[in-house]
Amino acid sequence: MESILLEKTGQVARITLNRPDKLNCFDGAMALALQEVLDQCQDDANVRAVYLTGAGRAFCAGQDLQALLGADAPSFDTILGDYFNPIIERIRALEAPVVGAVNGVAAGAGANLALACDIAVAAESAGFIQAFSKIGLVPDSGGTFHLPRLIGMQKAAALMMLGEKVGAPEAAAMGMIYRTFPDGEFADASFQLAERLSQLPTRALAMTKRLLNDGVKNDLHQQLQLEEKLQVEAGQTNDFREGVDAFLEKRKPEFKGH
Ligand code: T3D
Repeated sequence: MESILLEKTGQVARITLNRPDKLNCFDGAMALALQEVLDQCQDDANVRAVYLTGAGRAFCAGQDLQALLGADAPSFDTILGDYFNPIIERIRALEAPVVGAVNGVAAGAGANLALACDIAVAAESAGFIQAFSKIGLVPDSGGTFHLPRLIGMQKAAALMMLGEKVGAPEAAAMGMIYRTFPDGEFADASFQLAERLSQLPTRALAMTKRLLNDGVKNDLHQQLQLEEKLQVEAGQTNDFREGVDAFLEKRKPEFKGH
């Protein structure tokens, strides 16, 4: 069974973490496979949105703790440097927007994988656990970067130190994720979100992502300059022309992504 599935529906790439018996926790092969499909998404001009979800009852339980045992167990350097970090960096660099569709529990690096996505949504029964402190580790996979920015230092510190599970509705209320959907509607509603994104002006969304990425490190002057530069680029796209024409003609725009 392949641990990562990639299917294309229209212009949405659906990526499924597929080790359901182990709550989709990552071993090295699975991490490398996810890196590979993210590269395929980046290289495919027909992919205008990415949808990342888990098979079965979980989203992802982080690192496979069994794979840490034994003589040939990978080192922590390898697990982070070669497996998880390149995944997080690929998601942040991917031009197409990434929807993290958290169908069930997301723990450890699995929780932080969801937080690295552009828009994270969850089924109402899903939950998030910064499980690291429970096993004597520190948060990784970008969690210490994204979580305090999303919910503030105090709450991030408490969740990371205590390792308590946060239910998806509470996660949405505190700004950790965008929103929840009722369990029965989750699969369709979250995928429709990705489909909607795939029909929007893709280049403008990619530039928006770049602005959000760079905004955490730029000062105001640098950020205003970058907005100006990218607005000039956005203003040269066919999608900008189409958006204005559609507005003036009082019709729905048909964005082509360029
Ligand atoms: O270099 C490094 O290693 C650093 C990198 C760290 C990155 C990390 O992600 S560290 C954090 C690793 N993850 C965890 O600590 C979470 C471990 N899992 C859990 O705490 C629980 O499984 C959950 C809270 C996620 C779900 O609980 P529950 O009761 O719904 O399910 P369960 O019964 O615990 O799990 C079901 C099966 O999945 C079970 O296997 P079994 O008994 O049916 O054969 C369980 O062992 C397996 N499983 C779940 N998570 C992992 C796992 N097996 C290996 N590794 C896991 N992470």
